[in-house]
Amino acid sequence: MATGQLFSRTTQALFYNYKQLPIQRMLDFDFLCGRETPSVAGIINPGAEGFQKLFFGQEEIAIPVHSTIEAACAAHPTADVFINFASFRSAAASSMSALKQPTIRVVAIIAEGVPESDTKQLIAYARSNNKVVIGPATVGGIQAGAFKIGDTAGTIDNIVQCKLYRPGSVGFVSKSGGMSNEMYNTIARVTDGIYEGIAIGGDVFPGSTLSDHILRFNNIPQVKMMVVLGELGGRDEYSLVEALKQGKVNKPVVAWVSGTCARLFKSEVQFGHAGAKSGGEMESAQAKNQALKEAGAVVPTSFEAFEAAIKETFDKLVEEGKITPIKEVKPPQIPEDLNSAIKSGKVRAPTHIISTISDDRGEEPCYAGVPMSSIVEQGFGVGDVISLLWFKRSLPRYCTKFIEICIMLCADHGPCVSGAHNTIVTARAGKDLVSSLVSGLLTIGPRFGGAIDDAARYFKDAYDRGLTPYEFVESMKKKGIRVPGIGHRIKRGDNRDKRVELLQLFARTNFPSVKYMEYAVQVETYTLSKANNLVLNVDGAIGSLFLDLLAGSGMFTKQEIDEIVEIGYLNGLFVLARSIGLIGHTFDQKRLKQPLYRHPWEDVLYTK
Ligand code: Q5B
Repeated sequence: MATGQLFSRTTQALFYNYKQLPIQRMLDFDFLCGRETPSVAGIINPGAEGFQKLFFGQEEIAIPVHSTIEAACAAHPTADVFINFASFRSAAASSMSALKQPTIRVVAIIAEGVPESDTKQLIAYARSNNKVVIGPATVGGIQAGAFKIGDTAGTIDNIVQCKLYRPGSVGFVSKSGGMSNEMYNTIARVTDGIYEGIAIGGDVFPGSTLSDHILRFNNIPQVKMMVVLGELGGRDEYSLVEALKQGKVNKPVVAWVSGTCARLFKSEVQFGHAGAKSGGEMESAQAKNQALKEAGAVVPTSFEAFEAAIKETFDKLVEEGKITPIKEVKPPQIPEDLNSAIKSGKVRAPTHIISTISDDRGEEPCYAGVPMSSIVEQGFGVGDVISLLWFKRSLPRYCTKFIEICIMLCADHGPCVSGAHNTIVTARAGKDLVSSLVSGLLTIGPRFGGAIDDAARYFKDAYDRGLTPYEFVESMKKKGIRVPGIGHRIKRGDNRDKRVELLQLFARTNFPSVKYMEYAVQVETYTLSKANNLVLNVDGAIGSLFLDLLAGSGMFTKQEIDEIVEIGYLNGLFVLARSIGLIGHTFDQKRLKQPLYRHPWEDVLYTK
C-alpha cells in the first residue's frame, strides 16, 4: 500500500459484535466495486462461534464467527482493520485488545459516549505503536471503489448517486458522520468524486485528527485536492492551520468550519457532538475559518458557498491538467432483498405454510380470531381454548366444561398403565422430561387410551345405520375387530369405571341429547352379557359422548362432524390429558431419585 493509504481493494476487516445490516452494507459495497474478496473476513461475537450467512452479490457466503478477538486475528492474519460496533461501555476495552494484536493496523470505533480518559489511553497506545484509530462516535470512512466501514455513506442508492463505487480525486475529512454523507453528494456533483472520505467523530478527543488525515491524503498520489468540514469547539482545526503554515500540505485544501450561527445565541450552546460547543473565541467557527483562510486554505464565506468553492478548485486543477477526467463505469445492480422487494410490492412469492387457527402478528396473539386479552378478561378456561384452537369456534360453556372434565378425568390412571410405566422406566434411565413424556405418549394407541376416535367412528356408523347392539357387536366379531371403547383390564360389570359414570352424569344433566351414549350403553349391556370385563370404558364413553356434543350443540354441520370423526380429533383429548400425568410421573421419579429400572428375571418366562 502507498504511504498514507489506509485501505485498498483487498483490505479485509474483522467486525466486532454481530450487526447484520452494516456488515451486509459493506458486502454490498464490495460487490458494487467489483471486489473479488469480501471486505469482512470474520465476525467477533463474544461467547459465540460458528458462521453467519450473508450475501456477496447474488451468492450467499458463510462468514466465520469467533468468540474472541485473539481467535479472530489468529484465524485471519491478513485482516488488518478492526471495526468496533461494541456499546460505549465495552468499546474501549475491546478496541485496546484489538490495538494490541500485531495484525491490526486500523481500529474504527463507532460507539458514542466512550469515556474520554479511555479514549486518551487508546490514542496514546495507537500513536506509540504506529496504528490508526478512527472515532469514537463516528460512522467510519470509505475509500471509493475499495473499502467501506460499516454504515458509511448510507444506502446503496446513495453510494451509487455519490459515485463511491469508483475512486475520484478528492480526499475528504470531516468531524460529523451525518454531514459526511451530505458532502459525498456535494463533492460528487461538482468534482470527479471522492478518493477517500473519513469522519473522525464528534468527540472532544478523536482517535485521529483532521490534520492526521489531510497529511495522509497529501501523500496519496491519486488525491489531487482535499475538502475539510470542521465544526466549532476544540482546537483540532489549528493543527491543520499549523501544517498549512509550515508548508506540509502542497495540494489545495477547501475548508469550512460549521457552527458560525453559535454567535446568535446569548449563552454557550452544545451542538450535536460532545466536542461541538462554543467555547472561547479561538474555538468559534469564525476564528477557525479565518485562521484556515490565512494559512492558505480556500474558505468560502458561508456553508452555502462551500460547493462553489470546491467546484472552482476542482475545475482549476482540471484546467491545469492536474486531473484527467475519469472514464465513468456503470456499477452492477445489487440484487434486492426478497423481503424489501415484497414490502414494496415489486415481487410476490408463494407461501410455504397455510395456517388458520392462530395469528401472532398483531399487537397480541389471537386464537381463532379471539385476542388473548378477551380470553383472559372473559374468564375462558382450557376447554374454551381447545374449542378455539381445535374446532375454530367458541363452543357453549357446557361443551367446554365437558372437554375440561375429560381432561381432568384422563389426566392420570396410576403408575401401572402402559403410558405411565414407559415414562417411569425412561425417567429412571436418566432421560429428560421431554423424552420421558414422549416415551409414555407413544404407547397411546388402539388398545391404550387411543381408542376414542375408533369408538366414535364405529358407534356412529352402527347407530346411523340403525344396527342393533347385537348386530353391531356380532358383525365386529365376524370381522375379527374388538369393539373400540369396550373392555378394560381392571374394570368389570361389578366394578364400574367411576370416570365413565361421572361423564355420563354430566352429559345427562347438560347435553340436549345423549343418543349416541345411550346406544353405547346398550352395546355395553350386550357385551357384559358375554364377559364381565367388557364394560364401556373411558375411551368409549368419551367417543360416544363427543358425538352427542357435536350433534347436539348445533354448531357443526353434518359434514363437519364427519370430518372431525374421520380426521380423528378425539384421541387428542387423551393425549393432552395424559401428558399432565406423565409429566407428574417424570417429576415423581426424579424427586424420588429412583435408580435405573431393570425388570426381574422371575417375571419373565424364558422358553424355547
Ligand atoms: N374382548 C382394553 O382387554 C382391552 C373386547 C373383546 C369384543 C372388545 C380390550 C380392548 C378395545 C380397545 C379399547 C381402551 C385391551 C381401554 C384405556 C385407558 C385406561 C387404561 C387402564 C387408562 C382389555 C378377553 C376376551 C377375549 C377378547 C374379548 C376384549 N375386548 N371383545 N370387543 N373390545 N378393547 N381400549 O382385558 O373369546 O376369550 O378370545 O382391546 O377400548 O386404555 O386404566 O388400564 O385410563 O389408563 O386384555 O383406562 O378390551 O382382554 O384381550 O384378554 O380378551 O374379551 O376377544 O375373548 P383384556 P383380553 P375370547 S381404556
